[in-house]
Amino acid sequence: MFLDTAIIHCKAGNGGNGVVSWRREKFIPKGGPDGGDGGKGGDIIFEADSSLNTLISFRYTQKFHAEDGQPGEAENRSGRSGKDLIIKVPCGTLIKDAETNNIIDDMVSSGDRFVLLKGGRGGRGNARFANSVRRSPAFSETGELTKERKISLELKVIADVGLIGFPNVGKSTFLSVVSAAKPKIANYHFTTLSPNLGVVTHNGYSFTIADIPGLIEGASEGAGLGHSFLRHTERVRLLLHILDISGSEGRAPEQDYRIIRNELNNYSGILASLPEIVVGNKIDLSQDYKEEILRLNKEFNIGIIPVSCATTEGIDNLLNILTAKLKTIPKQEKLRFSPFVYEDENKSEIKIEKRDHSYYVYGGFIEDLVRGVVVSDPESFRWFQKVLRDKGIMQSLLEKGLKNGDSIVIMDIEFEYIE
Ligand SMILES: Nc1nc2c(ncn2[C@@H]2O[C@H](COP(=O)(O)OP(=O)(O)OP(=O)(O)O)[C@@H](O)[C@H]2O)c(=O)[nH]1
Ligand SMILES: [Mg+2]
Repeated sequence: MFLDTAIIHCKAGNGGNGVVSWRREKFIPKGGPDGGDGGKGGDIIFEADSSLNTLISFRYTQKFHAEDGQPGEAENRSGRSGKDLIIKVPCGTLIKDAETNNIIDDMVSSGDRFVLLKGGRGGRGNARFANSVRRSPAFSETGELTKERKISLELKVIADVGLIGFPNVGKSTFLSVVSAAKPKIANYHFTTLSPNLGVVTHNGYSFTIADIPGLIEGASEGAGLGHSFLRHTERVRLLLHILDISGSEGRAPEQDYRIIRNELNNYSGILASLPEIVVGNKIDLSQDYKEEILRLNKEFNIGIIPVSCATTEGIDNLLNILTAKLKTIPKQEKLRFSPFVYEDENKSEIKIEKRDHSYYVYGGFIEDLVRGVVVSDPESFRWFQKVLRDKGIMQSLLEKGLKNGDSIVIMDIEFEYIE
């Protein structure tokens, strides 16, 4: 089964907590602080891999959580960092934010890597809070918590050449003749149900071909296997349009040509404007294919190239023409988009809301900060208030009208402001 879209849930690892610990020294019940820092959480990384060609694996696994950082340890030992989680996707996969549908990145070339979500920072251990005044800080920082994001993946196969045409005209046969690919070939319609990729090397020049399911009238509106497959021709440099010139199924090749061109036009202007080479296949079945080709060339002003994929007659000539043409068309690039980036939670704005005589503070780094505060420990609480002052939050509160006796509420901590 082919799968070219998927929704997954990704979360970078949380940062590990810093810890509170005291040196063990002979005859001293509580030595100096030696609690280590927490480790950083693992990142979520995407990697393009040319050996993949569907998103099928995402059907079974939808949760991707990178490892959390480990808490710090005594003797100033830092916690281990969480392992990064590398998610492999086929080349041509678009990564989007599923909530807004904004494009975050386009994975084009094999080996390309992209860090989607950064792991949370580790919290600092109590050893880091010691200074000449605060000799035995009994508090530490908690690690940064990360958010789960809903991501949509969309595969748009990237190839140099896209094979298009009615079912049964010989697209897959052509691919099997010119490349090492072994697509299913059979004498019935819709043998090919998912795109096949093949690599062709002709006179030292290599390029890729994507064989897609056959198109029929109405494909642009979803008939047959529909436009879900037309999208896989959006990212090719050239269309190889295959006709059954022998009319072996009773359809006239000119009618086929007209219908397919019409579907391309209906689907997208970009697709319709791609360079096209038209191939007249199955000449082995026709006595008068030459006259047929002359007639069609005149009618549509196209230079149909006669071949037989069954006998391989004309294939070499076609590959010469194809490679010469490809050399004149620029390589496929990344899609153009303005990348969407997840806001770093810690850098996001801090919001203050006033209700009666209470000031609610939330957002930004404040929530991580609060989780590390030990309210019952005066030093911890003093440090917390110092951070509020240093980061300008007290100033903002005063500007909003904070007065003596009002209360400040930050998550589950509430305290009275005394001038
Ligand atoms: N006689 C003859 N038969 C051919 C030629 N090329 C392909 N065929 C036959 O035509 C039938 C269809 O070939 P496929 O390659 O499966 O056609 P397709 O265009 O990929 O078809 P779908 O995947 O259904 O869209 C098979 O029975 C092939 O053996 C040719 O040049 N001459
Ligand atoms: Mg096929």
